Amino acid sequence: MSDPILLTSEQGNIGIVTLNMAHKRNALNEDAIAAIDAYFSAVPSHIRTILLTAKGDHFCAGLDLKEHHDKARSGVEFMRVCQGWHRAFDKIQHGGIPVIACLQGAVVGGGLELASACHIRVADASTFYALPEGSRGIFVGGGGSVRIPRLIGVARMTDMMMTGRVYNAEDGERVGFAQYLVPEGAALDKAVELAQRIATNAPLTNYALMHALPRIADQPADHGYFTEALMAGIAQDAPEAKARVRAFLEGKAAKVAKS
Ligand code: 1HE
Repeated sequence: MSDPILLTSEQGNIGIVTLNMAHKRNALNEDAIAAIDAYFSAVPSHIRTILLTAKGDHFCAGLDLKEHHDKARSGVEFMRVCQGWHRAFDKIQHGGIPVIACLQGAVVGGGLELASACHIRVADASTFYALPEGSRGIFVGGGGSVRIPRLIGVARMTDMMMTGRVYNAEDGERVGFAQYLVPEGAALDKAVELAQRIATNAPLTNYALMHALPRIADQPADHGYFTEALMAGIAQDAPEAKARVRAFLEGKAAKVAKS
């Protein structure tokens, strides 16, 4: 029997999903996309955050170029493949559960598109980012043209694809690929710490961060202000939100502390 494409496990209310194809640098074929889609379509209800990790030295080498070559897809066939990636990655971004990607080594092509669909990226010092599609005669197809410019801007993405520029871990954090940079091998521990913190938020606040914030970013300012006010009104109205404010006023909730 062949190894599973994805390994899944749980640590309390944290779900851990691991790409398990280190022999081919976790390159994603159609079955891998289907497995990602299936997991994120039916996340157990007690899971409050998900960590997306990968076996081996590299997070993900993007599209499985061997399958792509062997299948000799027509334009329409590859368009459907891309739409399958869009559906799967959309379930990561809009599934309602915060997803933290733990990055190491190559985060390239479709691997960067996958990481970009997650809400938080923790990179270790071995991480590097590239979009080699240009040199393979392909265009991004996993939602990268929509998500990556929102992280680093259109100009940087254009440069990466035109010139083959590779960002190392430090520069990647500086330009906005990852929100956290940790020593080699430490990404999972950091992600667990963040997941535990995120799980203490009011669920409605996390929901707003995943669903309202990215939509507001796409709206004209006056629509954005309206959506923001609407979301703020609904969030603060929850009994849990009232209780949290009361707890602070009674000196029972943590103050904001300098880091
Ligand atoms: C692969 C793939 C792959 C490795 N598809 N098999 N992505 C790319 O253009 C990236 C291509 N990969 C690389 O540049 C390098 O493999 C890495 C920098 C990621 C890793 O280097 P290294 O030296 O650790 O590994 P390797 O020796 O290059 O590869 C080990 C094996 O993995 C080897 O197979 P083997 O049978 O010779 O052992 C490689 O062929 C295999 N492998 N990457 C298939 N990508 C929805 S559109 C998305 C568009 C894209 O993502 S295009 C960008 C594709």
